[in-house]
Amino acid sequence: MATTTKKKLVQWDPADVKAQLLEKYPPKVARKRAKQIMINEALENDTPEISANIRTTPGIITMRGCTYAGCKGVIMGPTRDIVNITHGPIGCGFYSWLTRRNQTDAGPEGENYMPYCFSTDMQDSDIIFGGEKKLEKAIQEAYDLFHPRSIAVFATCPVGLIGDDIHTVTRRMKEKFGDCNVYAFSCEGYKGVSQSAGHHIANNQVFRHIVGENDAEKPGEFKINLLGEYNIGGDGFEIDRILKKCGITNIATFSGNSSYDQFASAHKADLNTVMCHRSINYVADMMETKFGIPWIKVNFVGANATAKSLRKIAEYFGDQELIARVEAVIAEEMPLVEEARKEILPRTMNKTAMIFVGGSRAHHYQELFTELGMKTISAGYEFAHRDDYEGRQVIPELTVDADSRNIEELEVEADAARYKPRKTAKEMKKLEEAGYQFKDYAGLIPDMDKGTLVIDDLNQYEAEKLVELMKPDIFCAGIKEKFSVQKLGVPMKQLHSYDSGGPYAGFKGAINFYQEIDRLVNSRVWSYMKAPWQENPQLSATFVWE
Ligand code: CFM
Repeated sequence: MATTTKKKLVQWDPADVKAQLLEKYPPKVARKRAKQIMINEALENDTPEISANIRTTPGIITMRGCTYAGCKGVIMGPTRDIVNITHGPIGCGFYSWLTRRNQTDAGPEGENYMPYCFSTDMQDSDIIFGGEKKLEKAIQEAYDLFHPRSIAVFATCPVGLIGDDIHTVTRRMKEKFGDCNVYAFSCEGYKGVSQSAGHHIANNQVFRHIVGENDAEKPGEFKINLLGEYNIGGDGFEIDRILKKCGITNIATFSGNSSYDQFASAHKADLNTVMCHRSINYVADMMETKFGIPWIKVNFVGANATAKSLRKIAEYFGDQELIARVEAVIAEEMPLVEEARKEILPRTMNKTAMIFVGGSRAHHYQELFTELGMKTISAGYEFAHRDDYEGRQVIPELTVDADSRNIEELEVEADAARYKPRKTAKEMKKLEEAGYQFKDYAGLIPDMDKGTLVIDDLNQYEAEKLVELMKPDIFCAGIKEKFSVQKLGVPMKQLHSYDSGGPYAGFKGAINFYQEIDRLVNSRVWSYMKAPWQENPQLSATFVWE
């Protein structure tokens, strides 16, 4: 294949692109969207404000999911030995069943309920007369059949509307069983503006009902938890491989490839490392307050980011042998990564990417594109909050509105018996003075170039318009965007499910990603294709307000 290092001749002015994205909207919608479409000015220490975590205007085809999806699917979905019962009509259970590529390894002995779909299958009569009895029966049936360590119940929209008291039912069943932890999540789909609310509801309950349940000592040295890693396409397996090679003990991953006991023992770790800041940063804060475990932001997406994160963990423990071992692992893993990268680089150099995913990957994946010499010209999240864009310093100024007020904030205090600062104030200060940053995340915006477009809650219409105007070499998003973008002649990579690829985290993951992107951006197959309406436009229309 010929190398294509020459720059593409697509010229665009960000202000112009923004104006064109807004052009079609009625004035009120345009005003609201304008605050969510930001031309990045990459100002030092003074990131421009973006509007985020607000309701999508009805009528707009958003990329977002619901609160139930964020709770049941995202946070609780990857844990293999908890029986997850959806209390609701069968569709909610069925369509959230094995749709995310979170992998798990139960081993030969371990329990794995992930291939099962449990639902109360609510009918008309349950909606009219109440579904609590049916729920109780379902919990009993699951217990009798499987004798699981734990059963979780998830509320769907109708449960909130008819007022079933799922928490009382689960409390009663927990007492009745004695050897099975049963709890519920009020994660009705409408609870928040996106799945982000569901993450919070899920994590609150995990913290309240599971973390700290097992006080038994865990073997191993340099104990950490990995928060916000969901083992999509085996990412967590690769990260665990690397941690193990370095001699770092991962007590619990929240929640990729996880088990109930990992959560129950998480308070035994000495450091919390946070991958996906959006879905879990509050758990790190709560664990620090209750148990005295400090937290740091890490990123294992990108080879350099992986090396940096490993060094950061080693520096925290400050053990010379660990530091040497981490360096040895990096020295051993990097040559293969570099070999792959150097071979591919001439073919990917100067190409452009767009990334619109979730609440953290639109940032993390820019690392991998940078390693390929590619520039991310536009990116954004579906449901992140302002701190994920602008950095944690904006948290105090975030406004509580009718939607965020719905989401419980747990009041956490230091545990009387188990609170134990992992380092003395002096040790912490020494690390900080040497430039070490605890509980810090600078967000996506400072890492993006001046003049790039940062867009929150991108929708179907804007996605197509953006591709048409800026002509990226690759577009990254999810299944809902995949085919419409490919029909525009642009390669599309799913960064939720990885299509069927992955892992992309860690060192081996970086090599996988380089190869995949090389294949995609240098394949001309999509540009040969014309959609039927491009060859033969048949219908056109205007909106009434035009
Ligand atoms: Fe965190 Fe995720 Fe993401 Fe997320 Fe997700 Fe996901 Fe995602 Mo899809 S927890 S915010 S709710 S990193 S499922 S593993 S890929 S949108 S960017």
